[in-house]
Amino acid sequence: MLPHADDAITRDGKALILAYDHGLEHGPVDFEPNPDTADPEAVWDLATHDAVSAFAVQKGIAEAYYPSYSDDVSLLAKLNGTSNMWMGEPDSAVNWSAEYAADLGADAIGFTLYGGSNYEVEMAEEFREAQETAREHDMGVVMWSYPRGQGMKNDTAADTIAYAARQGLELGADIAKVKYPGSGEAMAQACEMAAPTKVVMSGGSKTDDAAFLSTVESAISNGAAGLAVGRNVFQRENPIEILDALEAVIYDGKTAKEAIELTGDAALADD
Ligand code: FBP
Repeated sequence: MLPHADDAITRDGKALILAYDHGLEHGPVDFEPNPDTADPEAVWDLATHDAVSAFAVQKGIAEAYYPSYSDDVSLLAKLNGTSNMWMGEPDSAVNWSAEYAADLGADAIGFTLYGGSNYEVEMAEEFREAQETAREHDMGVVMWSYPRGQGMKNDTAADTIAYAARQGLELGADIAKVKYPGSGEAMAQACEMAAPTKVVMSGGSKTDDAAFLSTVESAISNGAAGLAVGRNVFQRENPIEILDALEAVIYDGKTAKEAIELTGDAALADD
């Protein structure tokens, strides 16, 4: 990783990456809890929130909307991605090149690596090409480092997540996005293994405010630089309110409880 390569997608060294590639990865089912979010414009509007340091989307959503949002949103071009309509060993199609993303004005590229998959070698070679092109264009590099595949029994075990985070450093990512490994101690180990590559926690499926913010607080207080999140924001009835709370926890060092109080959710603050 290079110093300052991720400046355009971080704020004071911290990151809140809003991910919106779910229409491809999971399909329209992810929009059902909040049907307005099937309209990309609704989520581009969320990405203009001050808390959001980068917006991760696939090519079609970037081509159609980024020209209208380029003044207000940092674009993280998620280069690979695939639907879940097929079965098999984890793999992901490269849908646009880093060169094409640079031409569109992207600030950074994002790339999934399924460590442990039978396709890990091919995916790492595809990542190499994208990473080196990103460097030529001064774009940051974010790796979705997701161990997964036939031989992977527990993809959130502490050692597995530490290894995934380390792959980010070894292969030249500025930021490695990993799943929460279940404890603050395990997150600290992952961050230590990745440094100086930053680690962000993956949001995961939607949970309640208190549980979600407590996990984010644990990740941040154990060395994570932030969060890359989709469903836990856009599936909520009030996405702005959770973005306000995340801003308090990630950038201002507030606890989950303080953030909930600040954002006015008194009922949850009493939990
Ligand atoms: P979530 O916060 O909704 O989990 O989004 C983060 C993300 O990495 C997305 O970029 C991607 O679409 C999704 O998770 C993939 O999740 P999974 O591979 O676990 O189904």
